[in-house]
Amino acid sequence: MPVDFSGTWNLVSNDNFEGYMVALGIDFATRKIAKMLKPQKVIKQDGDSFHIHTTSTFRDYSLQFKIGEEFEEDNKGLDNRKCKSLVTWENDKLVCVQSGEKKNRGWTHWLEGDDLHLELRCENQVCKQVFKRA
Ligand code: VLP
Repeated sequence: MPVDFSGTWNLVSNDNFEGYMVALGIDFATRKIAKMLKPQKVIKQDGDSFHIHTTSTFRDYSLQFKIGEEFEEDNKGLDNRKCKSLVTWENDKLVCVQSGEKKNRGWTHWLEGDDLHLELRCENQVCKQVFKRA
């Protein structure tokens, strides 16, 4: 049985989001707002098809993909840089590589107990987020 990330998840911790945003070139005013947010993720998983909605009082971001199928990602409302993204399984972890202008860009999702974990990477910065079921 594959892991099922489906559900509604609320952010409970957000380590080094600031460093990650600086690496992405997010301006000071936007970072000030963004770091106060407690985003919610709604994940719909159907086999190897995913829909991840990240919502907040400031901005929302929606992502749809299939495992192993590279797609163009626009990062609209985030840093707005286009990249080629590819999500694969590494054991029970969902690993995304975002190839483009920024080196070492990507993220990893996994479940630990009943928590959802997310590591966001850009250049030499790593942000670690933990979510609990709503
Ligand atoms: C931009 C960087 C904050 C900060 C300004 C806007 C959307 C994995 C993946 C699926 C993400 C979330 C990336 C957050 C980058 C913020 C607006 C915050 C709410 O999630 O779940 O896309 O990459």
